[in-house]
Amino acid sequence: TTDPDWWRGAVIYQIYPRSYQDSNGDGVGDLSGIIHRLPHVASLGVDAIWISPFYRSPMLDFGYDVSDFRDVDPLFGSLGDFDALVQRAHELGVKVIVDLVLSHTSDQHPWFKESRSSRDNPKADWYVWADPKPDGTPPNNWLSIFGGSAWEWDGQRMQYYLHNFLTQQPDLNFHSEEVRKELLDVARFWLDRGVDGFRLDTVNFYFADAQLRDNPPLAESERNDNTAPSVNPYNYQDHLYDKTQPENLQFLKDFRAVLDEYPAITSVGEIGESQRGTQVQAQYTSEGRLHMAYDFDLLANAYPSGTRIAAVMDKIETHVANGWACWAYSNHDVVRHTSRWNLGPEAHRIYAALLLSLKGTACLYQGEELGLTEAYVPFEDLQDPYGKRFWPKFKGRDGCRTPMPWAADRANGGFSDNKPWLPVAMEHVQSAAEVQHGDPGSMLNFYREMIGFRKAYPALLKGSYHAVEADDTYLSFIRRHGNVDVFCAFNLSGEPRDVKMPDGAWQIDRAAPFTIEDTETGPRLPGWQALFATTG
Ligand code: TEU
Repeated sequence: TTDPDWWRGAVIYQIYPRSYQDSNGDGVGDLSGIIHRLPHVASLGVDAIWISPFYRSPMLDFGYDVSDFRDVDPLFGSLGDFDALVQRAHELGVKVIVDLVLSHTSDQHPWFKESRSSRDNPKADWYVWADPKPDGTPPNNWLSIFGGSAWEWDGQRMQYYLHNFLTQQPDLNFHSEEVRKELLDVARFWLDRGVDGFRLDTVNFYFADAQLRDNPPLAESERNDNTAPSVNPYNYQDHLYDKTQPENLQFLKDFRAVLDEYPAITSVGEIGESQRGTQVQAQYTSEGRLHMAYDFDLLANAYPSGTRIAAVMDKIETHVANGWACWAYSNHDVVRHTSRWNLGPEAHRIYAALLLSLKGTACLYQGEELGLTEAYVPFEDLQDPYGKRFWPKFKGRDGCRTPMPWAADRANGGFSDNKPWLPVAMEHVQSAAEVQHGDPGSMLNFYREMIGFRKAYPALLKGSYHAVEADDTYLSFIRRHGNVDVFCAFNLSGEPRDVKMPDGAWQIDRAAPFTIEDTETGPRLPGWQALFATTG
C-alpha cells in the first residue's frame, strides 16, 4: 500500500514526450521510447514522472492543443502503449502523473466543431462565445499570451470566441455545468487507467469573468518579467477578469473529490499568476482543493542568490502556510536554468542540492540530470509558435525542447535514427546519458547520489523549514521532522566560506556528495560545497 502523502517531498521527473526517445524512426519521441528509457528514470531514484501531453492533437502547441482527451495521438503510440508504460513504471517503483489541459481544447476537437456550427446546437455554450461591439470589434480588451487579441471572429456563428493561447486553442466555458461534468469524467478516465496524479495545465485559466469586463492596465510598479518576456503586451495588463475567477474555488473542490475516490492520488496546479500568485496558491491548495501549487519563483530569470531564495521561502511559509509547494528550476516553457543563470558544473550541482533540500516537492526537467544547457535553435528550425510570433526578441521555447542525448556514438545522440523534429544540440552529445553513466564524477551520478541522500532523511522530505542565515552567496536552514533534524548550509560562491553551526549538538553527515574542511573554529566549505548535519 502506498503512503497517501507520498507526494510530499517527492522528486518528480518531467518528460516532454516529443523529445525523450523515438522508437519508430519518425523523428518524434513516443510512449514506447519512454518505456525503453524507464530504467534511466528509475536509476535516478525519482518518485514519479510527469509526462507532458500525449493526447490526440493537431500539435500546433505540441500537444497542449488537445482534440481528444481520451486517446493517445498516433504519433506517440496507442492507449495500449500507455497502459504498458504505467505497468512498467509501477514495476520499477515510479508513479505516473499526466498533464491535463482542461482550460482549452484544439479547434479540431469535435466539441468545438459542434459548438461553432450554430448558436443553438447542444454544445453552443461549451466555449466562450460573445457578440462583437456595435462597431464589429472584439467584446473586450483581453489579450492572448501568444499575441494579439484573445478573441477570434467566427464567420459562421458571427460571434467571437475566446482563446487565451493560440487562435486554434479555444477556451472551454467552465460556467457550463455540462462542461465541468465532462472534464471530471476525463479525469476519471485516466484514473481508471491507473495514473497516480495530474499536473493541471493553466489551472487558473478555467473560468473567465461571466460579464467579460475589460482588464485594467497594469500599474508600472507591478510590472516584472517573471514568466514571459516583456516584449509581450500581455504583460502590461492587470489580468483581473480573463482568468482566476472565484468560481474556480468550488470547481477545484469538486475535482479533488473525484481524486479522493481513488487511493494515493496527487495533483499539482500550474498557476500562471504574476501579480496575485501567492494568494492564489494559498487558496488553491487549501480547504480540500489541490495537493500542490507549482511555484514559478525559481523559474524566473532573477539569479537565485541566497537572499532571494530565503525571501521566496519566507513568502511561501508566511502566506501559503497550509499549502505544499512544488519547485522547479526548468521546464518545457523556460530557458534551461544552467544557461538562464549561467551556472558552471559546480554551481549547477550546488543548486541541485539546494532544490533537493528545500521544503517542498521538486520537479526535475529531462536533461537537467545531465547538466544540459539551453540549445540555440536558429529561426529556420524553429517550431514553437510563441517563438515565431515574438522572434527575435523572444526566441521561443524550442531551446529547452531539443531531443535528449542518450549516446555519443550514435546518430542524433541515440534519440532517433532519422532527422529529429528539432535538431539535437551538438554540445549536448558529449553529455549523453551513456557517457555519464559509468563516470563516478558525472553530473548524472551526482543527481543519483543527491536524490538518494535526500531520501535517507525524512526531515529533508517532509520536515518543516526554519531559516538560519542568508546572504547573496550563502544560505542555511534547518528541516525538522520526528527525532532527527537536518541542518543544511550551501556555499553559493567559488570562495571558501566558514559555516556557523546553529546551537545544539550537530553531527556532520560526511556521506553527502560534497567536501568539507575542518578548521579550529569549525567547518569550512570550499567553493560551491554544501554541508548537512543532523541531531539525534
Ligand atoms: O503554459 C501556461 C503558461 O502560462 C505559458 O504560456 C507560459 O507563460 C509561457 O510558456 C512562458 O514561456 C502551459 C504549458 O506549460 C505551455 O507549454 C502551453 O503552451 C500553455 O499552457 C498552453 O496550453
